[in-house]
Amino acid sequence: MRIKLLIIAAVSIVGVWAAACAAPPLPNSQVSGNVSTGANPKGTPDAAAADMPMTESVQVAVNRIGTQPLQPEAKLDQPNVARDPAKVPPPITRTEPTTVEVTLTLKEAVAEMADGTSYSFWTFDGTVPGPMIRVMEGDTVKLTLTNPSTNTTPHNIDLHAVNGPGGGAAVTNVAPGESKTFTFQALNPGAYVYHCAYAPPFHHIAQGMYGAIVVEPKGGLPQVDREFYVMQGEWYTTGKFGDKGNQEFSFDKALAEQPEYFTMNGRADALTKLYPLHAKVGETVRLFFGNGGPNVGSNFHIIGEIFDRVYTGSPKTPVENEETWYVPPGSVATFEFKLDEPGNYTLVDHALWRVAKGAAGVLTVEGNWDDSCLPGRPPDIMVSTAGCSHGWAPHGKLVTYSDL
Ligand SMILES: [Cu+2]
Repeated sequence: MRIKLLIIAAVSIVGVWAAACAAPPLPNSQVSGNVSTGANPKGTPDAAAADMPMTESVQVAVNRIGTQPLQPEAKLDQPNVARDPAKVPPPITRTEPTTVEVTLTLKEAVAEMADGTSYSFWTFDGTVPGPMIRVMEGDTVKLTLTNPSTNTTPHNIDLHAVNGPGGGAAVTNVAPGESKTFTFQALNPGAYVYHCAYAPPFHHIAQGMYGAIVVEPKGGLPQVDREFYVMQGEWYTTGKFGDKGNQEFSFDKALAEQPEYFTMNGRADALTKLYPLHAKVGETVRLFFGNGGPNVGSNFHIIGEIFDRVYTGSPKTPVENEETWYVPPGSVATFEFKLDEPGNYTLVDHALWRVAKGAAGVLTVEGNWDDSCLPGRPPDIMVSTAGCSHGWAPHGKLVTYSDL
């Protein structure tokens, strides 16, 4: 597997696309309404089968790309790469710029993507997303990137908070065993993605190489009670969602933009079972939500909660009272809201079928119920993507027809 990934990483961008163009047509381009094996056209049972109408389940199965026999689960380097969303650097409280030193270590690790499903991740510091970097407008950032000799492929870092060609990638190419330092000035307040851009960058990002850098305005962002850090990404595995065993990266599915898994923080159920978010009634929350992609944007929504403020760019230009906000691949948006009622609030990509593929989390809020906000406490429903069982919490304030 590692040898194969090394070979893949050495292929240039042009080479990848050339190879893709030379490949045979994808299965779904061959499918119409009937089963067609194309193997025996002379009146044998196979030919008879070719004329049989397809059931919906067969059609779906044929349309899946690149399924292959399953491999046993690989030996794990670490249990998972999930990041605790509550692990956020402290807010900026100073008003004068300074020099901030950041050290990131690249880690390639076999870990579980879901229960019984292993994958060879490439990460910053062993988690997906990588650590959140937090600096202030005007700061000088001295960033050191280390690629341990135990890794298999070169990497680098492109920070979207950097003004200049490549965003740092051109000066941070590090082969296994190398370490490089570069310096930049953080000029524009906002929240930005960083990612590996080593060729082919879309493969390195698809392996889990992304994170967020927050550049606060001078004096810092307004104080809130709690902050969280979540990033969505999608995964292209050779097997289907839920298949047990070791899964390898599927170039075919990545080119076709047909992911098998979506995750919030690097593992199916990372934010529903391992690290659910916790807060209390009356608290103000700031959630940095990014999307590593590499291909699919997130329609971010929290079921039962209205975002008081959302800003994708400058904190000075928020949008107020939003319910769903599109976060494209390669972007981070900041969501601020006050919690009015206790219970379980489900974080979703509101392209909701993705919830069944892992795009979910839970915010559990403790406190007293307020009947003036929402009369009659509904049952709490939590989402689990393991095994595709899921339920739905009510949306916003309940009304009756007589209220309308
Ligand atoms: Cu990389």
